[in-house]
Amino acid sequence: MKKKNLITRRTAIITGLTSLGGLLLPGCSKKLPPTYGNILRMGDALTYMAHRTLLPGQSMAKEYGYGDISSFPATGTTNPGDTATPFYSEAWAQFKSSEFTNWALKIEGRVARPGSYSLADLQKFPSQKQITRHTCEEGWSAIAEWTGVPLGRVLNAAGILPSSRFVNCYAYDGYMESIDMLDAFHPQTVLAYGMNGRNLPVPHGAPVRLRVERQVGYKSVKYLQRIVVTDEFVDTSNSDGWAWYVGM
Ligand SMILES: Nc1nc2c(c(=O)[nH]1)N[C@H]1C(S)=C(S)[C@@H](COP(=O)(O)O)O[C@H]1N2
Ligand SMILES: [Mo]
Repeated sequence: MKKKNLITRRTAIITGLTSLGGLLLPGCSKKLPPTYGNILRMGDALTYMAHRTLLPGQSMAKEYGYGDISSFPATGTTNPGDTATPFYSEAWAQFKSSEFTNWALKIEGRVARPGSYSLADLQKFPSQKQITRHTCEEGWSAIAEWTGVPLGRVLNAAGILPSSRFVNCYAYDGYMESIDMLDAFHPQTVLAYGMNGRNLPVPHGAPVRLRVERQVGYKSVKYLQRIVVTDEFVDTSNSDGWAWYVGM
């Protein structure tokens, strides 16, 4: 009896969500919304979209205390300015030599206001700190404090269009990963420019890396160059058959 009530309630919720989706989807799939091109009205679609992604299932990754901060290995690319590696980036090396003052993160694709965000621009957003555990697919984990701006805030500033489904993140070392809107707008998904109270060190992705706390380590792209919002899935499993979705 209880169980049946539960199922009925859940079915009702699902039906409700489905019909809400039915209202929204015709405007979201192929067609652009009627407000397309009117920048002042992009907020409408955006709010719908943000709410749809924020409401279901946004559970938080565990946060730790200062005493839990551990040593933290650097893996994968650890210096895109090293000419001896296949991942050398002259552009990144130049930004590094000016202490990243002329570095800027491009945000483009399905956004109303494509643009570039310098480190100073990103630091103007209200900042957020979180002490979390990084888990690498190779079997180690480590805890650090990250400082940054929630990716969702920056995407809101750029005005994502309602047909957006994925956020593709490209790095200076040629690395690329994509996440869906649920992870992009997760409150702990941040563009991190600080680690353990200092500027993000080079081995850990300077000047700005992604932190996707609900996914395994390789989703947290270092050395960010460009973010492209898309409505098409590009399979970005970084190498060797690792899964695209690795929620934890
Ligand atoms: N650009 C870039 N991002 C990357 C990688 C990389 O090689 N290049 N490696 C990934 C992997 S597998 C892990 S475990 C973490 C490592 O981050 P860390 O070096 O700060 O420990 O970064 C991820 N992001
Ligand atoms: Mo990793």
